[in-house]
Amino acid sequence: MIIDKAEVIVTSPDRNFVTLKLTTDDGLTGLGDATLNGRELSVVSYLADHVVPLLLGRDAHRIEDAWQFLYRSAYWRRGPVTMAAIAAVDMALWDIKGKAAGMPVYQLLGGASRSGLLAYGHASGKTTEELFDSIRSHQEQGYRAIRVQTGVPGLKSIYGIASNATFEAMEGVRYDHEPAQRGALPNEEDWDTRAYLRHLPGVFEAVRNEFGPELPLLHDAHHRLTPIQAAKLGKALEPYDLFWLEDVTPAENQEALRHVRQHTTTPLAIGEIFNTVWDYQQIIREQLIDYVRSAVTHTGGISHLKKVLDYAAQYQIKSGMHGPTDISPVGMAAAMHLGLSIHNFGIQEYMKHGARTDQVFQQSFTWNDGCLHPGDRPGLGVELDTDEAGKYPYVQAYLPYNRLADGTVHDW
Ligand code: GCO
Ligand code: MG
Repeated sequence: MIIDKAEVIVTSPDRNFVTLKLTTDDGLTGLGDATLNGRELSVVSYLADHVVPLLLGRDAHRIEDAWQFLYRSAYWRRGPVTMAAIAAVDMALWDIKGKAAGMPVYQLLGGASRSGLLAYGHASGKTTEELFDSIRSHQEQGYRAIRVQTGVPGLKSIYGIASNATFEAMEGVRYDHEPAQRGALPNEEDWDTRAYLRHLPGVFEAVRNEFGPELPLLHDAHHRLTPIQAAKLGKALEPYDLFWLEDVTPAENQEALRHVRQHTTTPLAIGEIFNTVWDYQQIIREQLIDYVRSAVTHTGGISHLKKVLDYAAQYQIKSGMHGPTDISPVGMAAAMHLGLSIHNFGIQEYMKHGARTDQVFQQSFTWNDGCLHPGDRPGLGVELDTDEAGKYPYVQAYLPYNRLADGTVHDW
């Protein structure tokens, strides 16, 4: 079980993915997801230039030791690039350990705590009619929980909303499905918080009237509000009983959530851009959130996110792992194994990958009655077809950014 090969594979079937593949001297392989949307090649360099040389010759069984060694020996800690690289190593080692044991990873994490993982999908529309169609189409695909994003009158292009113009410009890749747009420079979008705050409660009222009280509904404010604006929104949405309101404020100011909490009982989810337990220290201890949004891929892997979630469990805070299309099938599988095993699972985000991606990554997970299950193949249950991967070289793509009407750059 000595690591004697470590390859960093970049492929862009429907979007860019970075995968670490480890091979042991006895021929076992493990995969780890290191995809950081819009900044992919920085993690490729971190892995290939600095981590791969440290892995060769190590005992693949020693997962915790590898984690601590990579985290502490670099001296420079945390950050999305470092933590995605460590996450990839951690995932690949769990994959190998599962294969060595002949068991799916969730069994090694304590076994299943439930039969499947309730997952939510992304519905969106520029108008209320388009939004209703999108919700219906998600229900037809089996979703039993739905995130609702809507256009705002007066704003041309905002986070999470598909429009025909962007659909055509992106050669058939839906923008609501994949915000990173291929090209040499990032796209500019526009934003107006007052217009958004005026519009959104009416949309949720219409959705509740149309789809009834049962359907779990979620919404992502995507870091664009100040604490007092966020408090106002949470309060205004209370009658519509959201499952959660996500990323109401820029997440790096943990104290901001205190203001929001003082004013609203709408459940809060945060953390998709967090990397370590330290980013959550205050908001978990002070019970300022209800759901942890971290992805396994961006939070140091299965080993570290499990520690974050075990800490959260002491405060009845649950998981809501990030699962947009920029989490690769390997990262999604890791999330499913972790989610199946922990006690404090809340919900899993699940946007389906495109057909080309599913050909590059052969996967064992199942999707039944609105629930995911990682399957029972030993390890994570994902294999990478390197010939297929080789057909799709890296393509430059950036996430968009926002400007206000007066030209000021704003959180996207
Ligand atoms: C979500 C996220 C994503 C991110 C994307 C950035 O809740 O799924 O906010 O849509 O914007 O992952 O790469
Ligand atoms: Mg989000």
